[in-house]
Amino acid sequence: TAAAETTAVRVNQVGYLPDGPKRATVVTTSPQALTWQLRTASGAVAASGSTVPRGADQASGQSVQVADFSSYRDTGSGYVLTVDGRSSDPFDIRADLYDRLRSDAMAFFYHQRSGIAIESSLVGSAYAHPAGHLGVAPNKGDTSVPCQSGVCDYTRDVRGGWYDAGDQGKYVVNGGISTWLVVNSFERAGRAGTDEALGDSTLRVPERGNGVPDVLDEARWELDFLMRMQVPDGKPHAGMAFHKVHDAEWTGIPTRPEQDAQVRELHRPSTAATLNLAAAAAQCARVYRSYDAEFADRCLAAARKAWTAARAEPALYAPDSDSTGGGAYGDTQVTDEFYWAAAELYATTGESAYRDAVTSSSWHTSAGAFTRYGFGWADTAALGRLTLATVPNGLSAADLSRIRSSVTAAADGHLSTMAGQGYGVPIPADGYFWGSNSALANNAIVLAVAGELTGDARYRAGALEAMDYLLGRNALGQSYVTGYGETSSRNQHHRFWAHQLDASLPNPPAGSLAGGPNSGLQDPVAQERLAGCAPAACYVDDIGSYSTNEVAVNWNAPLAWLAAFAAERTST
Ligand code: 9MR
Repeated sequence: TAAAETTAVRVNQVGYLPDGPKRATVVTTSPQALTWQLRTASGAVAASGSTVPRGADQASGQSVQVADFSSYRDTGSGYVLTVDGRSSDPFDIRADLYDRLRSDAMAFFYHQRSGIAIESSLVGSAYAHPAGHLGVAPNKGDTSVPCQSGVCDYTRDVRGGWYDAGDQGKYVVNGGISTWLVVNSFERAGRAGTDEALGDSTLRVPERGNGVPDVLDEARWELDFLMRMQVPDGKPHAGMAFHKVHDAEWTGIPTRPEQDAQVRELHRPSTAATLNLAAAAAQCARVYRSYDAEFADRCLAAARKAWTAARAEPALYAPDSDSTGGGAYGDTQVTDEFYWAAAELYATTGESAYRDAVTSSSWHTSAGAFTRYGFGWADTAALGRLTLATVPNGLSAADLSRIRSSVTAAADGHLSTMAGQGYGVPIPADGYFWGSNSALANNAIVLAVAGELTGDARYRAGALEAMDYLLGRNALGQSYVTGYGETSSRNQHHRFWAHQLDASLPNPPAGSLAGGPNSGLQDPVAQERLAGCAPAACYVDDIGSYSTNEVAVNWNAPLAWLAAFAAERTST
């Protein structure tokens, strides 16, 4: 019978917003539609209906049906969705569903800070640790870092910033886009009139109470580091940014930040890193101006200098091969970084030289600025488009309307990708690469911005449905956000949050996003445990699976962005 064939009911394990979409996916071999029942905590049937058979879902390899209970708008906790005698995990329906995630996802960045003690009074004793990489033994430290051989003959103070991920490297390209997303979430909330929620004393950071929005305090920790990575005047490549700083050899797991005894090294400057610095610093100059004009000026000067330096050395590429002791972040296509940096500099200054750089870039009209696979550290043209579409600027009306249409066209594409799948994921079945959760979260950001530009509720719904995927409505019934949902990732690859290997260390803090399914199986644990997996099922919550289960600043940044967006109360 159909009852015996139904195997699972997948929901957002945290819950649903009263005014948001509410869909669940039922894994079943039944060819017929099934009856779903929404039950309250006391077991009463609050709503019921029929599922819609969707057949074989390519990404998950599962035969699925979809239950849609979006029209149910009452609130409560402990709901379950029941189909053929099988119940989902329990979930809530409430307007404040995302309030806690808004601060937890953003607090991730404080935990990742380098060069400052992580305070027990802010994060609790389990997560506190002394400052890492300040040159206190056994650290060699980031206060006086030499270059890799042949790169430079001096040392630099590149303390601070955020550790990239489960490793303790600091990479300018990835830091730049992550900073941009964090600051952009504040800039966007300002347009929505909800930036108070990201304001002063909203986060547990040391700077709370200083009169500056905490989100900007957090991003400044990284911005200061990014600017330290700029090659000083009078040296070869002056104005360029060193591509990265990290350990000479990969450290083991666990390695507490303050216990890392490896030599740290600066790696050769790159055009991509320089343009990431230019873009993030230009955005800084715009957004921080009303809080700290002196800092905004410093950001703008760094951005201008980086831009000029990148123009002078437009093809200094970071090689993929440079991956001993840290990630490569190699990129040999940087015209998109030029476009993004020019867009930020133009939106901030209005100057014609930057405008010309924007309008003469092939990315200004290319249909490829947005892709189904999402923007990311190597593909940044979309960030330029998002800025030009939303920040007032002097482009022609025709140009602006074309740019905005490109955002909504991309969003329409994401909606149609979602509609073609059993789990409503805004990436295609062949898009489950390393960090797939960030790719789909970045596409959800495009959906959210399209909603802002048009007022069309379908886009907001799409962005929220992407959150459903991250929080459990997926092939594995897995919430990829630590501490959120019945079955949530807790053994992400990290050198300090390594509880799986050392019981005296903590699991990742609540609000930490795993990279997610990666059909490339690029680590030994994934290769051993996941052979033959369907793309959306290529994930294992094991600390050794760095290619499916790491954390990273560029993954938590879109999560924090989306959580802030989802936490906003709409006026319905
Ligand atoms: O996110 C990066 C992914 O796009 C690459 O395919 C992968 C391999 O080069 O590296 C990822 O970034 C890692 C970086 O190299 C080192 N720190 C951890 C990052 C997340 O896994």
